[in-house]
Amino acid sequence: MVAVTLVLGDITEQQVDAVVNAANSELLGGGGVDGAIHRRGGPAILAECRRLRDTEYPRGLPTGAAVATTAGELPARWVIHTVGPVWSARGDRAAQLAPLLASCYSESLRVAAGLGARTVAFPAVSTGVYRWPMDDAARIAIETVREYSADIDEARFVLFDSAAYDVFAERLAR
Ligand code: AR6
Repeated sequence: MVAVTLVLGDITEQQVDAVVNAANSELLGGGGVDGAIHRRGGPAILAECRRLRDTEYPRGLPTGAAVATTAGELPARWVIHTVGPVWSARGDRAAQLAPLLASCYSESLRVAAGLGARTVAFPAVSTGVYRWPMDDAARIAIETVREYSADIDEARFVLFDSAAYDVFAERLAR
């Protein structure tokens, strides 16, 4: 069974097998976690992302999907890029999008397990630029990872501030 752990900190400093990136479909970098990962990981990550765009994903990585590259200079072996949905304030729309956010976690774990990764660090996907409310994002993230039964030892949520950490801790305790 996967152990779910929480850390307050920067995802680029995690010593794990795989670090998950909250990317966008273009796979060519951005702000937030994405910017930090490319900055700290160096140009090898972007080079692989460009190759993926030229080969498997000419139209971009779909929302809810996940794909791995090298982790470059990060203290991890792989970066797994996933694309979260953009929050919609319309309740019916948010309900349609929630499975795509869950898919970011399950697909990332599936890719990680396929690579032989045992420890995986996740950011709170979609809760920054994409505006998904932290409490609902934490519920989806924790439920999805808990339900995942493949060969992963640890799923570590890395929360960037104490408010996000507290929300995840409260959800995890339920
Ligand atoms: N370590 C851990 N968490 C972080 C870090 C970090 N270094 N930096 C930010 N966070 P975001 P999204 C938190 O915006 O909402 C990018 O431009 C942050 O506080 O990175 O999925 C991409 O290219 C927030 O709680 O991802 C896409 O265009 C969470 O990580 C778009 O943003 C996610 O925030 C994706 O938006």
